[in-house]
Amino acid sequence: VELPEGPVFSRSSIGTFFQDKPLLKNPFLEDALLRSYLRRHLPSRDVEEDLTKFGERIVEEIDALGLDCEENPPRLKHFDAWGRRVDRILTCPAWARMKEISAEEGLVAAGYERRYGEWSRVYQMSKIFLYAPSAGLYTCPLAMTDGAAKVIEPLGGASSVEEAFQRLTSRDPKRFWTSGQWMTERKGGSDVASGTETVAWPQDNGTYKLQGFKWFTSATDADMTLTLARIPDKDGHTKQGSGGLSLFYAEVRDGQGDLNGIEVQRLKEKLGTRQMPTAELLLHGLPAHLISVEGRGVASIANMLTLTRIHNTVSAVASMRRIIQMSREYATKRFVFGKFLKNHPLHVQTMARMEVETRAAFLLMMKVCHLLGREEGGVASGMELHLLRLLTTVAKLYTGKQAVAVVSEGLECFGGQGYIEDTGLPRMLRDAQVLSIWEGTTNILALDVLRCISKTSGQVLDSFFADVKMKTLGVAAGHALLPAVGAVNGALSGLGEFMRSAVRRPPSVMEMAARDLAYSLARVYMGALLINHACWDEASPADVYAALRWCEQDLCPVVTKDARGNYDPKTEAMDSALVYE
Ligand code: UCC
Ligand code: FAD
Repeated sequence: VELPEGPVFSRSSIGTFFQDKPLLKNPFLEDALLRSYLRRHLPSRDVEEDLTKFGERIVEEIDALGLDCEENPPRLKHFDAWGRRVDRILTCPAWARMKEISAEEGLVAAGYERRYGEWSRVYQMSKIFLYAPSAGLYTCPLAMTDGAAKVIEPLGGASSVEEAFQRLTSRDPKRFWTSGQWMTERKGGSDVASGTETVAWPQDNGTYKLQGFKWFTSATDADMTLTLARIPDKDGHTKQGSGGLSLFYAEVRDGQGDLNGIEVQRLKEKLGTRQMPTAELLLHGLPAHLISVEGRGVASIANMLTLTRIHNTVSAVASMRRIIQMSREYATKRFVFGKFLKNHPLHVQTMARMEVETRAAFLLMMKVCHLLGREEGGVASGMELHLLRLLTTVAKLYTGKQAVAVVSEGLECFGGQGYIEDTGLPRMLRDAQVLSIWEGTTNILALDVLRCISKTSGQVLDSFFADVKMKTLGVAAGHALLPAVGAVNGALSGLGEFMRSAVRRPPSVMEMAARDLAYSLARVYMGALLINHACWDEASPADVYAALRWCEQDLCPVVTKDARGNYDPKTEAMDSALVYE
């Protein structure tokens, strides 16, 4: 048989069809919920203009820089050409540019200038939310920088770290500093109390020198860091456990730019977050200032954890929002089985389910940011302070898991192309995977939920119940939202009963229930927030629909699982037998 004539599949011709790629459009203008949320709570022309402009900058400039950071990951140069140990972490110009942009845009500063009063954090985090999916992970150093500023701010102008506070919150790219957060050592990143071996040796001038080994230090090109260490007594003995840990401030480099008593052992080879250096550091005399009461290191770094966990939530929700924006754009361009993907009901249902998850997560994220803003503005009630403590943890643990699921589903929306590296899409899944690991794993945070409930003798829970009830009150008889309200109220009373029974149960049983409890708190609260947003005068039918869809699921898995015997005392042995059979 003769080959047909013509250029279509011969030699250099590889066919005539090429799929149009999905385009990134202004992520602010494309985000109906962010815009309606701001219209409702922070209706400022300045904010709208700034976010529109920033959205444009993300499309025009920042997104390409983010890809550059992925393609040019950091390297470690141990020695100079003459054999001297230098330990230089070499990052690409795009990474350096991200630092300048972060200062120019006030991505940390906006949280401390407090231009919008109690809504300042909402404004700041809206910017981070738009920035994160394009930032080449620069949001990681920004999170730690924000956390360090939060810890340092109350120390005041006379402290040895005032200059650092000014730099961390500066809008001047030449002055702007970033911070690290070195908590994890080889023995333990969750169990910091037993894992920390670093010793802080007192010096005659009142400062300290640190000796130890930090096992995970991200964005290690930072200018300063906060870290934990034990101060020895006069015999050189250190106190073990949490009560032996103190918090230190240290500058990473000296005036010449050389590392200050630090050796970089190696850079980690990571599944994701490859844009950013994560190093193992040997500290052999790092000069440091004590910035907490001795033995109060963990409690003092808790403020940093609050901020970094909120940033983690923002990045998680941002990754979900971005993958949906890209998926729905692609669905207008990909033509299969005789129509565009956007006209295939099953495909649209898949995206709608992702959208419901993202809306719920978004409202929880914003709630926590607003609570933080109220706390910092000095206007938060006792109930709101309880909610901030509880929901920071709940939001981080729940959205970290949601992000992996939604981004994974999102990649599938592109078919095979979702798996292809140079589309820029697989990176999103790799980077999402870390969100449930660092800053406290899911289980550790679930145990933190138990901790903060028991520390406040249940007051945190009382605040939670009261707030959920308040949020669902405004739904009038006959309203389309009533099934959702019924589901939330039903879940809430089940949760109440479960918690009342908790006092009769051994602590190990409550530990087994911790993750389901945290998930229940998340789902119930997200339901209440969706209902509340859908009750707003200017809410859209989609807002009502999202609330109804969310509340169709099991809002209170802790009750369902309890009824199925998941936390019976004998279950622990059965689980163990199952896993190790
Ligand atoms: O992973 C890291 C950086 C990654 C890069 C940054 C990414 C940022 C997001 C970017 C997005 C792109 S840094 C490492 C993070 N490490 C952790 O998160 C540690 C996880 N482990 C825990 O959270 C544990 O629960 C510990 C370490 C807090 C447990 O410590 P202890 O010492 O065993 O716990 P205690 O004794 O219960 O707590 C000591 C004190 C208590 O206060 P007092 O003594 O006044 O009763 C606790 O109430 O600390 C208080 N505390 C807290 N306070 C503990 N946790 C908290 C909290 N979350 N909030 C307030
Ligand atoms: P482990 O504590 O050993 O946990 C292992 C597993 O056991 C987890 O699933 C955990 O949930 C579970 N587990 C542990 N205890 C319990 C319990 N009591 N009950 C039930 N389950 C439990 N750290 C820093 O300090 N600074 C950084 O800059 C930093 N950057 C990082 C960057 C990356 C990319 C990664 C991956 C990690 C980074 N970390 C950093 C470390 C991170 O914070 C820790 O890895 C994390 O907190 C978990 O600690 P671990 O690795 O010791 O895990």
